[in-house]
Amino acid sequence: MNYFPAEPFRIKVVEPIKMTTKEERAELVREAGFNLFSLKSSEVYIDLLTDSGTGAMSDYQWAGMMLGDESYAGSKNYYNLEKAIKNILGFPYFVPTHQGRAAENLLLSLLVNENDYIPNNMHFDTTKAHVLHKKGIPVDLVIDEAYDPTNNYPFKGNMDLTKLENFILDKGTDVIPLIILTITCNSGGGQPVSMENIKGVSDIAKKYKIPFYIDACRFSENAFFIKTREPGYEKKSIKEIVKETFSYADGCTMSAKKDAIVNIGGYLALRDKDLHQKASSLAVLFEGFPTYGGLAGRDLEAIARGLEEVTEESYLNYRIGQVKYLGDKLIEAGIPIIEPPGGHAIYIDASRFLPNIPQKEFPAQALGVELYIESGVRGVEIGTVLAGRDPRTGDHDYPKLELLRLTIPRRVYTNNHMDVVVEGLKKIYQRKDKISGLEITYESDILRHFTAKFKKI
Ligand code: PLI
Repeated sequence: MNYFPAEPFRIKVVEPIKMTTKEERAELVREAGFNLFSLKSSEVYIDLLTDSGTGAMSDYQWAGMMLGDESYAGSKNYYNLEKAIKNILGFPYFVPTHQGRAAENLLLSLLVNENDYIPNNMHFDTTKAHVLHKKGIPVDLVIDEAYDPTNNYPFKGNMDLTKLENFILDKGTDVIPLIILTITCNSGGGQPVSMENIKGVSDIAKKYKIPFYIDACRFSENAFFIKTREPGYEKKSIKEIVKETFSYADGCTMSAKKDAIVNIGGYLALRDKDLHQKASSLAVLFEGFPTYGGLAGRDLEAIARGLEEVTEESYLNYRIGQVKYLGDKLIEAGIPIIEPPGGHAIYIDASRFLPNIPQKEFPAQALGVELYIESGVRGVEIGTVLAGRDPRTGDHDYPKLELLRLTIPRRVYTNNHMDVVVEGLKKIYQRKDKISGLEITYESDILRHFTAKFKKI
């Protein structure tokens, strides 16, 4: 039995959650059109839909909320956050935004022109959508290991440096206004990026004079993997690793809803003064005055405090340990997952779990529905439903991997909750041959996964 660190906190406030019966859940999910997004949260026992904005703030963060300075301009919380971003990440400038995608909007609006290419290890949906919105072309250049669920390579989020350099040589630097690196790589299973790779991307970016930005949502989880997996970093502190990570970049977009453990917020951090000025002007249009950027002063304070807490090693030891706890138990039970376990979620490989359901009948969606009925656990499909349709052919845009993501909110659930998830999946695995696929009865043109309706085949 592996050792998993206990929580480095004690619980001061609790929120009751309700267990429904299997019969009730079968009815509720049928009424929801077999789409877990359409369930009320009160109908869910353990909610693993996302780790975004679902974390539990500390008493220190809540206390900071009481010190919110809600002045329209020059709030003291803005300056506290500025100090935290300078100290922890090392960026001199920042613009607060209401969440991560708003920071993407500012950055990409300023840098991307029609038909520009934007290389990333793997774009997250919102980044991809913002690139497309600016009429750019998103390109994923992650290493091939990322697409092999049983490959245990320690840094499966790495950018393929050869592919990147060849891509630049092929297209030319004029049509590549920036390179993005997403740490950890959410779309690839929450897999980390090594420091060697971050530096490698930065070196290529410098060589070709292309700006280099980090999608930093899960930067401290990435730093923990570097510390525990990359030779030469064992003795470095998380703060040192985080500083080094960002030292290679020109800036970062951040959803503070992840690795700042707040319920809302984000920012664009920058090294370039002129770009900061432009981003600040644009922020006035989309977000608000640059010292609050779509947030309340109290939110800025909670982010500043969260950035400190999230770089504590005892927290990360527990956090990554809990995700591994769930992953290891599933592997032990023979349940196919993306290996090794990622930083914020476990991704069940639905193609191997339900080999009898063809991709066109949405195996990952069917598995998500089944897990909800079995245990009241809500995961999220990262597969064909999410991928949508190919606009040229109208057919489903079949992704390489068909996954059910079980995303662990920060500091919210205990390992007993994780055991409920494991037991539920074990039961489903025993009767997997009896599970049928789904057929779409309604879908919207864009982002269909949120509102699609299904029926059982
Ligand atoms: O949800 P936002 O707008 O605060 O952040 C957007 C965003 C950007 N990059 C990455 C890597 C993300 O994972 C991300 C949001 N992720 C969500 C909502 C998730 O459920 O994974």
